[in-house]
Amino acid sequence: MEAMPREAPATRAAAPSYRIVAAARDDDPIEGMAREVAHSLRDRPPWLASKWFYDDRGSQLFERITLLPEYYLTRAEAEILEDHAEALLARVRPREILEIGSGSGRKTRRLVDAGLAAGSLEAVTLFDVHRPSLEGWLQGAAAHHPRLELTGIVGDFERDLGSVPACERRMVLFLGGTIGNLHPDREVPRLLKGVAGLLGPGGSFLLGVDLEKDPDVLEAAYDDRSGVTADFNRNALRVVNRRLGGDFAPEAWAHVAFYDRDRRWIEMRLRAEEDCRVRVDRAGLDLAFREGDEIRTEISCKYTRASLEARLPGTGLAVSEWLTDARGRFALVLLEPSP
Ligand code: SAH
Ligand code: AVI
Repeated sequence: MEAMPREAPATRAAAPSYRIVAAARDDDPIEGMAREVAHSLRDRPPWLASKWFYDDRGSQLFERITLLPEYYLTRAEAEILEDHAEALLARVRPREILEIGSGSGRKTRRLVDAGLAAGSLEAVTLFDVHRPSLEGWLQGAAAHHPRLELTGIVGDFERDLGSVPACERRMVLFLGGTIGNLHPDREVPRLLKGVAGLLGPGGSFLLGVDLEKDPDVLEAAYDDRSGVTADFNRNALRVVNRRLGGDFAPEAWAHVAFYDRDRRWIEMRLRAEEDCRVRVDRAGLDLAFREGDEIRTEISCKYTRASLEARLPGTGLAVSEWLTDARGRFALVLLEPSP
Protein backbone atom coordinates (compact mmCIF):
# COMPACT_ATOMS: atom_id res chain seq x y z
CA MET A 1 0.00 0.00 0.00
CA GLU A 2 1.71 3.21 -1.07
CA ALA A 3 -0.66 5.76 0.48
CA MET A 4 0.64 7.39 3.62
CA PRO A 5 -1.92 8.00 6.33
CA ARG A 6 -3.16 11.57 6.52
CA GLU A 7 -1.16 13.81 8.80
CA ALA A 8 -2.93 14.72 12.05
CA PRO A 9 -2.43 18.16 13.65
CA ALA A 10 1.19 18.79 14.64
CA THR A 11 2.21 17.28 17.94
CA ARG A 12 5.56 18.87 18.84
CA ALA A 13 7.72 21.46 17.25
CA ALA A 14 11.21 20.77 18.59
CA ALA A 15 13.47 17.73 18.26
CA PRO A 16 13.76 15.08 19.65
CA SER A 17 10.48 14.34 17.97
CA TYR A 18 7.92 11.92 16.68
CA ARG A 19 4.83 12.25 14.56
CA ILE A 20 1.30 10.99 14.90
CA VAL A 21 -0.90 10.33 11.88
CA ALA A 22 -4.52 9.21 11.52
CA ALA A 23 -5.07 6.00 9.57
CA ALA A 24 -8.78 6.38 8.88
CA ARG A 25 -9.89 8.19 5.79
CA ASP A 26 -13.47 8.78 6.84
CA ASP A 27 -13.89 12.30 8.11
CA ASP A 28 -15.77 11.89 11.35
CA PRO A 29 -14.79 9.10 13.78
CA ILE A 30 -17.91 9.81 15.88
CA GLU A 31 -20.12 9.19 12.83
CA GLY A 32 -18.35 5.86 12.25
CA MET A 33 -18.79 4.87 15.90
CA ALA A 34 -22.48 5.87 15.79
CA ARG A 35 -23.05 3.60 12.79
CA GLU A 36 -21.26 0.66 14.43
CA VAL A 37 -23.01 1.07 17.79
CA ALA A 38 -26.44 1.50 16.14
CA HIS A 39 -25.88 -1.85 14.44
CA SER A 40 -24.41 -3.76 17.39
CA LEU A 41 -26.93 -2.59 20.01
CA ARG A 42 -29.85 -3.43 17.69
CA ASP A 43 -28.40 -6.89 17.06
CA ARG A 44 -29.89 -9.84 18.97
CA PRO A 45 -28.30 -10.44 21.40
CA PRO A 46 -26.86 -6.91 21.59
CA TRP A 47 -23.12 -6.35 21.82
CA LEU A 48 -20.49 -3.60 21.91
CA ALA A 49 -17.04 -3.91 20.32
CA SER A 50 -14.25 -4.21 22.90
CA LYS A 51 -12.32 -1.34 21.29
CA TRP A 52 -14.84 1.05 22.95
CA PHE A 53 -13.35 0.27 26.39
CA TYR A 54 -10.29 2.33 25.63
CA ASP A 55 -10.74 6.04 26.31
CA ASP A 56 -8.41 7.66 28.91
CA ARG A 57 -10.22 6.05 31.84
CA GLY A 58 -10.52 2.64 30.15
CA SER A 59 -6.82 2.66 29.22
CA GLN A 60 -5.90 3.49 32.82
CA LEU A 61 -8.21 0.77 34.11
CA PHE A 62 -6.57 -1.74 31.77
CA GLU A 63 -3.17 -0.74 33.17
CA ARG A 64 -4.52 -1.40 36.68
CA ILE A 65 -5.82 -4.80 35.52
CA THR A 66 -2.31 -5.75 34.38
CA LEU A 67 -1.12 -5.29 37.99
CA LEU A 68 -3.87 -7.36 39.64
CA PRO A 69 -2.79 -10.59 41.37
CA GLU A 70 -5.43 -12.55 39.42
CA TYR A 71 -4.43 -11.19 35.98
CA TYR A 72 -1.41 -13.33 35.14
CA LEU A 73 -1.24 -12.57 31.38
CA THR A 74 0.99 -9.49 31.44
CA ARG A 75 3.45 -10.94 33.95
CA ALA A 76 3.67 -14.24 32.05
CA GLU A 77 4.37 -12.46 28.76
CA ALA A 78 6.92 -10.14 30.40
CA GLU A 79 8.70 -13.24 31.79
CA ILE A 80 8.99 -14.70 28.27
CA LEU A 81 10.32 -11.41 26.94
CA GLU A 82 12.81 -11.20 29.78
CA ASP A 83 14.16 -14.64 28.87
CA HIS A 84 14.07 -14.44 25.06
CA ALA A 85 13.87 -10.87 23.71
CA GLU A 86 17.58 -10.44 23.11
CA ALA A 87 18.11 -13.75 21.32
CA LEU A 88 14.97 -13.25 19.23
CA LEU A 89 15.89 -9.76 18.08
CA ALA A 90 19.51 -10.75 17.47
CA ARG A 91 18.24 -13.46 15.12
CA VAL A 92 15.51 -11.45 13.35
CA ARG A 93 17.41 -8.13 13.22
CA PRO A 94 14.40 -5.91 12.39
CA ARG A 95 14.86 -2.47 10.87
CA GLU A 96 11.42 -1.41 12.08
CA ILE A 97 9.20 -2.51 14.96
CA LEU A 98 5.48 -1.94 14.27
CA GLU A 99 3.25 -2.67 17.23
CA ILE A 100 -0.53 -2.89 16.88
CA GLY A 101 -2.72 -2.41 19.97
CA SER A 102 0.34 -1.06 21.76
CA GLY A 103 -1.43 0.52 24.78
CA SER A 104 1.07 1.88 27.30
CA GLY A 105 3.85 -0.05 25.53
CA ARG A 106 5.52 -1.11 28.77
CA LYS A 107 6.73 -4.42 27.30
CA THR A 108 7.64 -2.77 24.00
CA ARG A 109 10.60 -1.06 25.67
CA ARG A 110 12.20 -4.43 26.28
CA LEU A 111 11.98 -5.28 22.59
CA VAL A 112 13.20 -1.86 21.46
CA ASP A 113 16.25 -2.16 23.73
CA ALA A 114 16.92 -5.62 22.29
CA GLY A 115 16.57 -4.26 18.72
CA LEU A 116 19.03 -1.47 19.50
CA ALA A 117 21.43 -3.96 21.09
CA ALA A 118 21.21 -6.04 17.90
CA GLY A 119 22.30 -2.93 15.98
CA SER A 120 19.50 -3.21 13.42
CA LEU A 121 16.64 -1.06 14.71
CA GLU A 122 16.03 2.32 13.05
CA ALA A 123 12.30 2.95 13.43
CA VAL A 124 9.39 2.22 15.77
CA THR A 125 5.75 2.65 14.78
CA LEU A 126 2.88 2.20 17.22
CA PHE A 127 -0.71 1.70 16.08
CA ASP A 128 -3.64 2.07 18.50
CA VAL A 129 -7.17 3.50 18.73
CA HIS A 130 -6.21 5.52 21.81
CA ARG A 131 -4.11 8.50 20.76
CA PRO A 132 -2.94 9.61 24.26
CA SER A 133 -1.38 6.17 24.83
CA LEU A 134 0.64 6.64 21.63
CA GLU A 135 1.68 10.12 22.71
CA GLY A 136 2.76 8.96 26.17
CA TRP A 137 5.00 6.24 24.80
CA LEU A 138 6.43 8.25 21.90
CA GLN A 139 7.32 11.22 24.12
CA GLY A 140 9.36 8.98 26.41
CA ALA A 141 11.00 7.17 23.49
CA ALA A 142 11.90 10.44 21.72
CA ALA A 143 13.71 11.64 24.84
CA HIS A 144 15.64 8.38 25.31
CA HIS A 145 16.26 7.40 21.68
CA PRO A 146 16.56 10.60 19.61
CA ARG A 147 18.00 8.66 16.65
CA LEU A 148 14.95 6.37 16.24
CA GLU A 149 12.33 7.36 13.68
CA LEU A 150 9.17 7.37 15.80
CA THR A 151 5.61 7.30 14.46
CA GLY A 152 2.19 6.81 16.00
CA ILE A 153 -0.79 5.77 13.90
CA VAL A 154 -4.29 6.28 15.32
CA GLY A 155 -6.53 3.65 13.81
CA ASP A 156 -8.52 0.45 14.05
CA PHE A 157 -6.32 -2.60 13.46
CA GLU A 158 -9.33 -4.52 12.16
CA ARG A 159 -10.01 -1.96 9.45
CA ASP A 160 -7.06 0.32 8.80
CA LEU A 161 -3.92 -1.83 8.52
CA GLY A 162 -3.98 -1.33 4.73
CA SER A 163 -2.92 2.30 5.17
CA VAL A 164 0.40 1.39 6.83
CA PRO A 165 3.23 2.04 4.34
CA ALA A 166 5.36 -0.89 3.15
CA CYS A 167 8.75 -1.47 4.77
CA GLU A 168 11.60 -3.98 4.73
CA ARG A 169 12.73 -6.06 7.73
CA ARG A 170 9.66 -5.10 9.73
CA MET A 171 8.80 -6.93 12.95
CA VAL A 172 5.11 -6.62 13.78
CA LEU A 173 4.16 -7.01 17.46
CA PHE A 174 0.68 -7.90 18.69
CA LEU A 175 1.15 -8.48 22.40
CA GLY A 176 -0.89 -9.04 25.53
CA GLY A 177 -3.20 -11.70 24.13
CA THR A 178 -5.29 -9.05 22.34
CA ILE A 179 -5.72 -11.50 19.46
CA GLY A 180 -8.04 -13.31 21.91
CA ASN A 181 -10.44 -10.39 21.68
CA LEU A 182 -11.07 -11.21 18.00
CA HIS A 183 -13.49 -13.90 16.88
CA PRO A 184 -11.29 -16.96 16.23
CA ASP A 185 -12.98 -18.00 12.98
CA ARG A 186 -14.20 -14.75 11.48
CA GLU A 187 -11.74 -12.08 12.59
CA VAL A 188 -8.46 -13.81 13.43
CA PRO A 189 -7.68 -15.19 9.93
CA ARG A 190 -8.48 -11.76 8.44
CA LEU A 191 -6.17 -9.97 10.87
CA LEU A 192 -3.36 -12.51 10.33
CA LYS A 193 -3.63 -12.02 6.55
CA GLY A 194 -3.56 -8.26 7.03
CA VAL A 195 -0.41 -8.51 9.13
CA ALA A 196 1.24 -10.90 6.65
CA GLY A 197 0.65 -8.24 3.98
CA LEU A 198 2.66 -5.73 6.02
CA LEU A 199 5.75 -7.83 6.61
CA GLY A 200 7.82 -7.27 3.47
CA PRO A 201 11.19 -8.94 2.82
CA GLY A 202 12.81 -10.24 6.01
CA GLY A 203 9.65 -9.52 8.02
CA SER A 204 8.37 -11.34 11.10
CA PHE A 205 5.41 -11.27 13.46
CA LEU A 206 5.65 -11.67 17.25
CA LEU A 207 2.26 -12.62 18.66
CA GLY A 208 1.25 -12.96 22.33
CA VAL A 209 -1.35 -15.67 22.91
CA ASP A 210 -3.09 -16.63 26.14
CA LEU A 211 -3.34 -20.40 26.58
CA GLU A 212 -6.12 -22.72 27.74
CA LYS A 213 -5.98 -23.50 31.45
CA ASP A 214 -8.08 -24.25 34.53
CA PRO A 215 -11.39 -22.35 34.08
CA ASP A 216 -11.24 -21.18 37.72
CA VAL A 217 -7.93 -19.42 37.05
CA LEU A 218 -9.37 -17.85 33.90
CA GLU A 219 -12.59 -16.69 35.54
CA ALA A 220 -10.69 -15.13 38.46
CA ALA A 221 -8.52 -13.19 35.98
CA TYR A 222 -11.65 -11.61 34.46
CA ASP A 223 -13.61 -11.12 37.69
CA ASP A 224 -11.06 -9.83 40.17
CA ARG A 225 -11.88 -9.37 43.83
CA SER A 226 -11.19 -5.63 43.84
CA GLY A 227 -13.70 -4.94 41.03
CA VAL A 228 -11.29 -3.23 38.61
CA THR A 229 -12.39 -5.45 35.71
CA ALA A 230 -16.04 -4.70 36.50
CA ASP A 231 -15.26 -0.99 36.29
CA PHE A 232 -13.37 -1.55 33.02
CA ASN A 233 -16.36 -3.45 31.63
CA ARG A 234 -18.83 -0.68 32.55
CA ASN A 235 -16.52 1.84 30.90
CA ALA A 236 -17.88 0.78 27.51
CA LEU A 237 -21.20 2.35 28.56
CA ARG A 238 -19.50 5.56 29.74
CA VAL A 239 -17.72 5.83 26.38
CA VAL A 240 -21.02 5.40 24.51
CA ASN A 241 -22.65 8.01 26.77
CA ARG A 242 -19.92 10.59 26.29
CA ARG A 243 -19.19 10.17 22.61
CA LEU A 244 -22.67 9.40 21.34
CA GLY A 245 -24.93 11.27 23.78
CA GLY A 246 -26.19 8.15 25.55
CA ASP A 247 -27.86 7.91 28.93
CA PHE A 248 -26.87 4.44 30.14
CA ALA A 249 -26.67 4.29 33.98
CA PRO A 250 -23.43 2.22 34.19
CA GLU A 251 -23.91 1.31 37.88
CA ALA A 252 -27.26 -0.32 37.02
CA TRP A 253 -25.40 -2.94 34.92
CA ALA A 254 -23.73 -5.92 36.60
CA HIS A 255 -20.36 -7.26 35.43
CA VAL A 256 -20.57 -10.85 34.15
CA ALA A 257 -17.51 -12.92 33.14
CA PHE A 258 -17.53 -16.66 32.50
CA TYR A 259 -15.49 -19.25 30.61
CA ASP A 260 -17.41 -20.86 27.76
CA ARG A 261 -15.82 -24.31 27.68
CA ASP A 262 -17.12 -25.18 24.21
CA ARG A 263 -15.94 -22.01 22.53
CA ARG A 264 -12.84 -21.79 24.70
CA TRP A 265 -13.25 -18.15 25.42
CA ILE A 266 -13.95 -15.89 28.34
CA GLU A 267 -17.04 -13.85 27.63
CA MET A 268 -17.72 -10.55 29.37
CA ARG A 269 -21.21 -9.14 29.48
CA LEU A 270 -23.15 -6.40 31.24
CA ARG A 271 -26.47 -7.48 32.76
CA ALA A 272 -29.31 -5.00 33.41
CA GLU A 273 -30.20 -5.05 37.10
CA GLU A 274 -33.58 -3.43 36.47
CA ASP A 275 -35.91 -2.66 33.57
CA CYS A 276 -34.66 0.46 31.81
CA ARG A 277 -34.98 2.61 28.75
CA VAL A 278 -31.79 3.92 27.14
CA ARG A 279 -31.39 6.61 24.49
CA VAL A 280 -28.23 7.00 22.45
CA ASP A 281 -29.01 10.17 20.55
CA ARG A 282 -26.19 10.27 18.02
CA ALA A 283 -26.82 6.63 17.08
CA GLY A 284 -30.58 7.26 16.80
CA LEU A 285 -31.32 4.60 19.43
CA ASP A 286 -34.14 4.37 21.95
CA LEU A 287 -33.82 0.93 23.54
CA ALA A 288 -35.86 -0.94 26.13
CA PHE A 289 -34.05 -3.48 28.35
CA ARG A 290 -35.67 -5.86 30.83
CA GLU A 291 -34.01 -6.83 34.10
CA GLY A 292 -31.58 -9.65 33.29
CA ASP A 293 -31.02 -8.62 29.65
CA GLU A 294 -27.34 -8.71 28.66
CA ILE A 295 -24.98 -6.87 26.34
CA ARG A 296 -21.85 -8.78 25.29
CA THR A 297 -18.80 -6.52 25.59
CA GLU A 298 -15.81 -8.81 24.98
CA ILE A 299 -14.60 -12.28 24.19
CA SER A 300 -11.10 -13.36 25.17
CA CYS A 301 -10.26 -16.57 23.39
CA LYS A 302 -7.75 -19.04 24.84
CA TYR A 303 -5.59 -21.16 22.54
CA THR A 304 -3.39 -24.23 22.36
CA ARG A 305 -0.58 -24.51 19.85
CA ALA A 306 -2.83 -26.76 17.72
CA SER A 307 -5.83 -24.43 17.81
CA LEU A 308 -3.69 -21.43 16.89
CA GLU A 309 -1.94 -23.29 14.07
CA ALA A 310 -5.36 -24.33 12.74
CA ARG A 311 -5.99 -20.63 11.99
CA LEU A 312 -2.83 -20.20 9.88
CA PRO A 313 -3.53 -21.96 6.54
CA GLY A 314 -4.29 -19.33 3.90
CA THR A 315 -2.81 -16.46 5.94
CA GLY A 316 0.72 -16.72 4.52
CA LEU A 317 2.24 -17.23 7.99
CA ALA A 318 3.90 -20.19 9.70
CA VAL A 319 5.15 -20.67 13.27
CA SER A 320 8.93 -20.55 13.57
CA GLU A 321 9.21 -20.31 17.38
CA TRP A 322 6.78 -21.11 20.19
CA LEU A 323 7.97 -19.78 23.56
CA THR A 324 6.08 -20.05 26.84
CA ASP A 325 6.55 -18.89 30.43
CA ALA A 326 7.81 -21.48 32.92
CA ARG A 327 4.25 -22.37 33.99
CA GLY A 328 2.93 -22.72 30.43
CA ARG A 329 0.25 -20.06 30.87
CA PHE A 330 1.03 -17.81 27.91
CA ALA A 331 2.85 -18.16 24.58
CA LEU A 332 4.91 -15.74 22.55
CA VAL A 333 4.85 -16.97 18.99
CA LEU A 334 7.24 -15.94 16.23
CA LEU A 335 5.54 -16.22 12.85
CA GLU A 336 7.30 -15.77 9.55
CA PRO A 337 6.06 -15.74 5.94
CA SER A 338 5.35 -19.32 4.90
CA PRO A 339 7.40 -20.55 1.93
N1 SAH B 1 -0.41 -4.46 24.06
C1 SAH B 1 -0.64 -3.89 25.38
C2 SAH B 1 -2.05 -3.33 25.53
C3 SAH B 1 -3.17 -4.34 25.46
S1 SAH B 1 -4.74 -3.57 25.80
C4 SAH B 1 -0.32 -4.93 26.42
O1 SAH B 1 0.04 -6.03 26.06
O2 SAH B 1 -0.41 -4.63 27.62
C5 SAH B 1 -5.40 -3.52 24.16
C6 SAH B 1 -4.89 -2.31 23.39
O3 SAH B 1 -5.38 -2.42 22.06
C7 SAH B 1 -5.38 -0.98 23.94
O4 SAH B 1 -4.32 -0.06 23.93
C8 SAH B 1 -6.47 -0.54 22.96
O5 SAH B 1 -6.57 0.86 22.83
C9 SAH B 1 -6.02 -1.21 21.68
N2 SAH B 1 -7.12 -1.60 20.79
C10 SAH B 1 -8.20 -2.35 21.10
N3 SAH B 1 -8.95 -2.56 20.00
C11 SAH B 1 -8.31 -1.92 18.98
C12 SAH B 1 -8.57 -1.78 17.59
N4 SAH B 1 -9.64 -2.35 17.03
N5 SAH B 1 -7.68 -1.10 16.83
C13 SAH B 1 -6.58 -0.52 17.40
N6 SAH B 1 -6.28 -0.62 18.72
C14 SAH B 1 -7.14 -1.31 19.48
C1 AVI C 1 -6.50 -6.51 25.96
N1 AVI C 1 -6.94 -7.87 26.23
C2 AVI C 1 -5.94 -8.86 25.91
C3 AVI C 1 -7.48 -8.08 27.60
C4 AVI C 1 -7.89 -9.56 27.77
O1 AVI C 1 -7.37 -10.16 28.70
O2 AVI C 1 -8.65 -10.06 26.96
C5 AVI C 1 -8.64 -7.17 27.91
C6 AVI C 1 -9.25 -7.46 29.24
N2 AVI C 1 -10.50 -7.70 29.46
C7 AVI C 1 -10.70 -7.93 30.73
N3 AVI C 1 -9.55 -7.87 31.35
C8 AVI C 1 -8.61 -7.54 30.44
